[in-house]
Amino acid sequence: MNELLNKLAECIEFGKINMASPYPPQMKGQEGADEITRRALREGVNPQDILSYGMMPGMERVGVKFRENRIFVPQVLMSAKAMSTAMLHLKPHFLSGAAKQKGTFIIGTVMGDLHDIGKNLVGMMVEGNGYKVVDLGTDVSAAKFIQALRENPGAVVGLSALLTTTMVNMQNITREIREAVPDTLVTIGGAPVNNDFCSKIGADHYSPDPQGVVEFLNARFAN
Ligand code: B12
Repeated sequence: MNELLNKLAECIEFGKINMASPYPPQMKGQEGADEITRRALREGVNPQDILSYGMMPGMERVGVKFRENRIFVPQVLMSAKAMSTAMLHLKPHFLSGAAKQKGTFIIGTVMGDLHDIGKNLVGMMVEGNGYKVVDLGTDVSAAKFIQALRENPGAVVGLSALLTTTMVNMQNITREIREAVPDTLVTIGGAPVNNDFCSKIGADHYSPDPQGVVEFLNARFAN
């Protein structure tokens, strides 16, 4: 089993989606995340173990390498694609309760802002690390975040903004969320945002990258 899960972690780390995929060149002709996840399930490996000991270690390595500028957006997108391909096989098991998710993360790009590449990366990384992710998309209003929070009590909210002009919306959305659903944890990110801005608007956490938000969630949902 270990060998299979190590191989899966490698597929996620290097973005090997399936056997037909020519990427990465050094893994050409080999099984990818698709085949290995299916095989693991067929061989009776617990879906939770596939996630915890196969996919998550792979994604953690991706997050660390991305943070250290050892890999870049295209590689991360390939890893994210490999991960979401494997995820498709696990999803029915999560829904049936055979695998336990650690908590819920609601993410969206704030109103007025259509940039979603970074948000999608964060969502995929968080999902790959064992959380249910509710992705509200781009141009999201406070009302939509609040509705999602009511449908997912106890969820942590992630706000993304890429424009200096939409940072103010982040501030308003954080305030409205707090007024409607007090005690909600809000994490923020996006190129123009930083720790000072986070403190200024009273959000709980800022991270420049997906790995930071995964660590924040892991601390929050530790038990
Ligand atoms: C791609 C892009 C676009 C694409 C977006 C496509 C898409 N589907 O997202 C398109 C072409 C549509 C676009 C449009 C515009 N863009 Co644009 N765009 C960019 C560009 C080149 C890259 C952004 C990107 O995807 N980066 C890669 C991702 C991976 O990085 P990221 O988003 O920062 O995310 C990382 C972190 O910030 C963090 N993160 C992100 N979200 C979150 C959330 C949480 C909770 C956490 C913890 C972390 C986190 O994790 C991510 C991974 O590390 C940037 C320039 C740049 N280098 O940033 C300009 C840029 C953001 N755009 C800019 C502008 C001006 C615009 C337009 C206004 C242009 C125009 N005149 O129409 C429009 C605005 C449209 C709108 N209303 O949103 C400016 C913003 C300037 C400013 N100071 O406000 C930039 C900086 C370019 C520039 N130098 O002028 N854009």
